[in-house]
Amino acid sequence: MSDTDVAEQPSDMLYSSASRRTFFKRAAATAIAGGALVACSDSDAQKKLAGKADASGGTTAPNPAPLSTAASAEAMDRMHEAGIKAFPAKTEGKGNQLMQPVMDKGVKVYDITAEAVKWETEPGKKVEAWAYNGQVPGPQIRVREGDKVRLVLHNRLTESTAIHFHGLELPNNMDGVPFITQPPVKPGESFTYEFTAPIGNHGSHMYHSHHNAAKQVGLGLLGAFIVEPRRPSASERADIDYVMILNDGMHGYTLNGKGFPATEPIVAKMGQKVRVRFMNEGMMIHPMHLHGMHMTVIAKDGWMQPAPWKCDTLNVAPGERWDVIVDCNNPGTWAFHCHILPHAESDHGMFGMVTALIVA
Ligand SMILES: [Cu+2]
Repeated sequence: MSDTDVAEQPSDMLYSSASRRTFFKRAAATAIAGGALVACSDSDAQKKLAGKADASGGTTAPNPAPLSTAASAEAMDRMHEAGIKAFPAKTEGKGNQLMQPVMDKGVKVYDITAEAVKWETEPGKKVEAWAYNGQVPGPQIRVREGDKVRLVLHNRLTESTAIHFHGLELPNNMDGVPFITQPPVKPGESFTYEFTAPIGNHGSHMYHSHHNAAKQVGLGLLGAFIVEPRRPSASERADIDYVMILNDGMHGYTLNGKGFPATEPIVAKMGQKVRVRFMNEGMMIHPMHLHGMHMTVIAKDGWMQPAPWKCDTLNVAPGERWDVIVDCNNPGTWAFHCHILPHAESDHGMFGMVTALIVA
């Protein structure tokens, strides 16, 4: 994605052309009410502009007509306020839902179907997604180290695919990379992955397509694969365990498959500990910044850190997973967002990789 694409994206993502027209209309109306520069109706303005038409058929008049500073600031602030008031906005579909396995003689069995669906990333914005079991991100899989796991992938897509278990140290033939470790799973076919969750390899991992992946993962073929330790260490004990998957593919900048204001707030009580598992399934870095409280980093890519360390902004690069603990000791609603600002805010307001930690 080029810089230009990034700069264009906010308005394209958040507002239709109809709402942009509403924005300019409202701005003009505000200017009139304030006795500001724009003091003519639409048709008057059009006549004036027509009078200044040049020989090329264009016009030398400013376009759109300039607003007073107060009027344009007011118009912008209203859009920002509307976005915040809409949060958390309802949308159809919820990704990253915990999946219960079917037990088969001591094996945890997960049936995963890859197929195209319509996915609502923000209110009214429906996009094509390639999803596991109809969710973006796909269902959250949680096993314990040493568990026997069978994952059956059914391909209902128009392309071949395969699943790679990102972060898991598995036998080579279970690594899910077409032509390196297995044949591609063709449309209409199924493939069975079977392995034991490796002892000592617990933590925050992922599963995703490893075939035409820029497109397939960008469209939603991804999910969390968490391996719980048999004996959790004291530093990882938490009251709330929250998975936050970042993506920046065809659906724009998303947290768990949704863009602000349709992202999900994390809600905690005073004194609770929240564990956030950041996972980056995108193609860009995303420095995640929490207001009001620091984060204590306990694990990188599932591996416990030699000693926990503190920060308020944590860069999460593509493929990385970082686990942090937040000690919720400061009440309020705290912004929690990517600090590459064009991933989070535009002149139309906040969008994309923004959510909140609410300490009640
Ligand atoms: Cu970002």
